[in-house]
Amino acid sequence: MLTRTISKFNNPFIISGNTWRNVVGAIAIGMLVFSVPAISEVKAEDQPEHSMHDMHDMQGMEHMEHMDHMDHSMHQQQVSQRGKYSTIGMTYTVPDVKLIDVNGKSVALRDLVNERSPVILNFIFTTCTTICPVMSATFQQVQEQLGSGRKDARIVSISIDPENDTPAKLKAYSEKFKAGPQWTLLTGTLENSLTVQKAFGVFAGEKMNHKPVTFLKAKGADTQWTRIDGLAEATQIITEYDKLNPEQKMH
Ligand SMILES: [Cu+2]
Repeated sequence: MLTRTISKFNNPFIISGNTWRNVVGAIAIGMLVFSVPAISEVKAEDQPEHSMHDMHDMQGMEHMEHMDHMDHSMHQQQVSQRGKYSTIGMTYTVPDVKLIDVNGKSVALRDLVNERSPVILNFIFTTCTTICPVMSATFQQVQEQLGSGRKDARIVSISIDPENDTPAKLKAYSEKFKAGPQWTLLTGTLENSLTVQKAFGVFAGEKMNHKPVTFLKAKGADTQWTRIDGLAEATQIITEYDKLNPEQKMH
């Protein structure tokens, strides 16, 4: 079984900087819960653009959704699924709410996430010790990989635990992940956070049940989004971003 696992990861097509992490993770979970060979199927190139949700790839995640309580070990397994993701085109209307940035300034979400900007958005909370640190480290890498050709991209992270995530705590968190001018972290009232979570279909009832999801919007688009389910790596997010914003890549 070990040999088989490693041979899969030796495929140059799927090799990445996280190969060892993936290998260790795959060994750790013993391929019992998730199907490691499915990893090759979720490479962006293999998917029709704006494909229908590929349920096959998401077996593990779907399984989790039916559990009332996702314990720590399950969450850890989710983290070991880095690089495995699926995409789906969705229609979301950004709610007309005001959130608060790390400096305590009020931000109208619709002004930040508007038609003029390509957007990369997720939901996090600062005290999460499982998937959020992974997602935020990924966003840090995305931020670095945007480069000069994708200068108008906006990265947005919205707290799903606004009662605890004060602007000061969110600021410390943003500094930890070296958030630059392109990356806005937002908190606010619980009501407004819930409104946004529900608008993007990620409200999980309880913060510990949250899933790793990233949302992408093209420049010029309003309600049309690409939803990425799973712990996509930075290069994969950039690949999906470039599909939505092909002109930028050329510049
Ligand atoms: Cu989290």
